[in-house]
Amino acid sequence: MKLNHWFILNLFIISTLFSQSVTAQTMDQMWDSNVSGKENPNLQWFKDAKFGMFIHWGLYSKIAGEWNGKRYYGSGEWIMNQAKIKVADYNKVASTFNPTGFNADEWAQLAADAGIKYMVITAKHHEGFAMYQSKVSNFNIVDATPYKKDPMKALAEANRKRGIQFGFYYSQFQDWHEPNGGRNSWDFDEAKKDYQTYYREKAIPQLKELLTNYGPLGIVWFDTPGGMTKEQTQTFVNELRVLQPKTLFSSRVGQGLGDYKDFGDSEVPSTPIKGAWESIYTHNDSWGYIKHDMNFKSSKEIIQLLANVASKGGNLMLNVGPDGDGKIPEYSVKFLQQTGKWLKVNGESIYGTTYGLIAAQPWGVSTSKPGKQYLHVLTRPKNGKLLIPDFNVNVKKVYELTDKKELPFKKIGKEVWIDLPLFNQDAVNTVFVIEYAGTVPDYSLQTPITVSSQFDENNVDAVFAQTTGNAKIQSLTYSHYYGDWKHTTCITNMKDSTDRATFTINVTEPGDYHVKAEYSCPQESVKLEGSLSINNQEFLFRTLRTSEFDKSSPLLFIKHTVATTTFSKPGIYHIAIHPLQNGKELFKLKSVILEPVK
Ligand code: H79
Repeated sequence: MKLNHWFILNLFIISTLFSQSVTAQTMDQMWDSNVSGKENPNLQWFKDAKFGMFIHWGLYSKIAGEWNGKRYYGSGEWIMNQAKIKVADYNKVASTFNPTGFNADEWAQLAADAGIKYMVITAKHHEGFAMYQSKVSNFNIVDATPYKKDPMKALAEANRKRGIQFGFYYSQFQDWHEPNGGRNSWDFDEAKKDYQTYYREKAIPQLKELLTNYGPLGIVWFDTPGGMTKEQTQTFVNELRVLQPKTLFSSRVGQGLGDYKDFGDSEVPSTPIKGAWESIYTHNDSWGYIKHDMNFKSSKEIIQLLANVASKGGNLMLNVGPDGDGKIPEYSVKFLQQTGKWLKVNGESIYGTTYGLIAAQPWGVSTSKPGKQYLHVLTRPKNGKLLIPDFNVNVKKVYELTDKKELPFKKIGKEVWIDLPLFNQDAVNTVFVIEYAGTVPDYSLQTPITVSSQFDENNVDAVFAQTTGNAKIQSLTYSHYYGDWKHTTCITNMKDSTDRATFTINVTEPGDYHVKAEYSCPQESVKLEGSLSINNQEFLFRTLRTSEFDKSSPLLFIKHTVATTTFSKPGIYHIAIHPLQNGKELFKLKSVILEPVK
């Protein structure tokens, strides 16, 4: 695929398909993830589960990111498409697929050890290969490979034995193996395709097999809908639902007919979302196994991601990509087991929670249960004084989750200040609990962002800006490798001197700070002048280039120090940014960072 093509897809088509533009919203305007209007009564287990395991496993796992001596990067399960492999050649991969290293109990036990509550595995991805015994098409693991067994039978059973909900991913529209399936234009003529025939002859009967032969399923995870009207999708859903009325369908069944909302691949919304929803991430860069993809998230990154997603009210379903032998990569095993150790003692702050009522703070995030706020302290304030702004209720007690030891706290006006004990600076997430009576005001984007010299960095994110003129707050989607999507909320479209973004901060101690603008700036915006003011003091700067000359390059961000300033007393300040000239976007602003000068 040419680079130009990439850009158009990355920034435009995909951003409308897989993400939404955001504007500064208040809580009652926040998007409710309940996509189908009435909530499925079987959602409770899903809402409580918080942590799922996604597994991408298919013939692409055997191909492992290399075809005819050429290595591919990004989404390994897309290699048939990326390398435009003919169906006839792809069939030959099946004849060598023999994952004798597969052990269902090992996988399910890993999930259990990791603290995972549901597992969704690819029964059939876009390549069209059924990883289970299918009578509908012999392009399946029992009939087309030397392995000759159905791994899904054992896996369903191994999960059920451990109380883990089990479900299947099924690519309902894209099927690159079938003449009438979606999106293979290198073997088949798009104009001659009859999607309804494909649905009738393959997708629907295979889904019926899955919903009939593997016991109760927690989820059927659909992906990339296409080729059906709303009415056709409704008929499709009804026809499948009767087989297992309790099974949840992911929102990617299409046409707003799912039971819960999935965000884009690797996307966490920037504010809390009500209702049932899920963020999906993969452990490294690819979903399907690629032997040269070694960018595995550490357990610290997984735990912090899980806390962040839970603080917005959602589930994290984290993907692993077993190889062609049936083994889960060793770093996935190791880092998931470490994650499980943390969850074993801190699980109460994740499972069964809803989004945190305390806006994100420089120390971390929060999650809620009735009468309780769990404070996920990812960064300890150096002096141990933890601020909870806007918490004007009767605080009964504060304690550390693991040892339940009560901590001293003070209520000053609407603020609560907690004296934290000394704890290991390397701790990835230390959880404290506030028990209270009364009603905490709901999460609000209007709460001033805390800025404190007790932290090396204070991030003030784009989503908290007030904008005027053309300036907009938008979620941008892009990828570095093929299909490894990234999502960042930025202030865009600040192109005239009257276009402004303003942030309100609450500085807790006097002191000197560096002020950094974190932004992405393509060639066309290089060397524009901007103004950043803090109350009445103005600082001027000129933009630095972050992107390649070619417009097609994905977004890269720089942290550009644009000012040094002194806050002589604590209190509320306003930071405003605008271009000095008219006509061109100044940059895409991701955040303003205040860094205490040491
Ligand atoms: O299974 C994983 C992906 O393979 C699947 N969803 C996750 C869970 C997925 N299928 N399609 N997409 C995600 C979005 C597809 C985006 C596309 Fe492209 C843009 C297809 C063609 C252009 C990305 C870039 C993939 C190929 C080029």
